[in-house]
Amino acid sequence: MKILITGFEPFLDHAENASWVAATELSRRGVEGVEIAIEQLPVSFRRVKEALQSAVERHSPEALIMVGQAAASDTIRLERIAINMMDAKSGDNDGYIPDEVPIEVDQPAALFTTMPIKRLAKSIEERGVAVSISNSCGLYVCNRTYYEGLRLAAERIERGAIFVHLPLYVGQRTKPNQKPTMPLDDMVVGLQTLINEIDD
Ligand code: PCA
Repeated sequence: MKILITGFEPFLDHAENASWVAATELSRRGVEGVEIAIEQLPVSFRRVKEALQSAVERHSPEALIMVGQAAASDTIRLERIAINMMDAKSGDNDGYIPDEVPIEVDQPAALFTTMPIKRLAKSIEERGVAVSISNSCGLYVCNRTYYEGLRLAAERIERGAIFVHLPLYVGQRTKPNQKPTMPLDDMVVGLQTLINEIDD
């Protein structure tokens, strides 16, 4: 199986993004029988659609896993749904702050992953890694990315797409009020387990 994993560049005042650190480590370790491509996406409401589209065109993956960082979380969050709206309190990396702007006019209000999210969560849990299913991907760039990923998946990605939010990893440089909660190794094991389960 050929799979595309995307992570994000740093954003706001984070010096690095756990999603990209985990994606590169995952690609270094690999998963047996699976060809893994990784691509970094911009934290930009306006540029991420094209970046994701061209990554999918370049790799023609059979499955797509988009990974992002959710600093307040303490579990690996498997996202169920992308909402057709952009809204933010702080700007993206271009300084854009959308105020309840639709992602795609006249398109569905929400898109759902077609992957078996409960089975995927269970398999990660069985490996002893903290995981949860989330019904909100937020309204920031990750949600915007997920909306496009699910649209692309319906069109041309055989085994579908899913968005995964990771907490900060232990050792990550952060602001004093933020708490890294998960060893990087757990994140990589979680992603490897997810890939094996999708490949099943
Ligand atoms: N997290 C942000 C965007 C990039 C990232 O890693 C989000 O949750 O929307």
